Amino acid sequence: MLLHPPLPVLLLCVLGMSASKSQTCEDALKSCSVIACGRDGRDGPKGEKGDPGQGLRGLQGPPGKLGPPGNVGAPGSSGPKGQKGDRGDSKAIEAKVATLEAELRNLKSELEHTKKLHAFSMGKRSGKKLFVTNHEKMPFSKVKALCTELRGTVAIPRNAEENNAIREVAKGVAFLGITDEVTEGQFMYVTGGKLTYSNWKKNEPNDHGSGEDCVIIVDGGVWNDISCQSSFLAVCEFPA
Ligand code: MAN
Ligand code: CA
Ligand code: CA
Repeated sequence: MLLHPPLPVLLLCVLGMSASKSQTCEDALKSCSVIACGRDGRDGPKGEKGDPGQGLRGLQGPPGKLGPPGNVGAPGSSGPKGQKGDRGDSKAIEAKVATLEAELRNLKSELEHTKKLHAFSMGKRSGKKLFVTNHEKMPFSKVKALCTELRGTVAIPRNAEENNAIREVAKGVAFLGITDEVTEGQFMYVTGGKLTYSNWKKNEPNDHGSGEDCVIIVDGGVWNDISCQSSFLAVCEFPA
């Protein structure tokens, strides 16, 4: 008796089994007497993972789900310094401004009244210049400085009326705002311009001695050229 079936028989059996996948072991046994059928065998151990297949790579899948939020970050650096805030109550400031405005209006009104009263007390006539003296004698440069400080100019008679007004105010010999300091013999107003009115004494101006470049109004209202360094009354004029 043969223990093993001949090789052609085994090949036929294997081929026949692979032709029908639904064939049970018992079915296979009927047609193939060389196969032994066991019962209740345990599964063998899991095999090792196979090598990656050699087929074509599949298409890239859709993006995954959104991940969980990250941790809270560290605090940022401090921002720039803000603008200075309002000071105090704006209503209180408005009330203070209103009070100050009312006081300013009152002061302006008082000043106008005081100016009018002062002009009246100085003998100011409407539409006429005001000539004023402190009855002090001084060199011409001091007279100019004093009148400028008082926001006026040295007295200048532009006509006979003003010449008389200066004489009456001065009640003595006074400097006039006229010199020939720039060009000898060419008398000019200190405010600019050549003379348009004059009242020279006979034989004046004579630029006597080492020279005379300033002008004084003497007795009777006539003029004489004199040294600017000599001292005479200061008379200033203020606009009409
Ligand atoms: C006389 C005249 C004047 C001159 C004075 C100077 O009075 O010559 O012209 O200005 O002297 O003191
Ligand atoms: Ca002169
Ligand atoms: Ca003279």
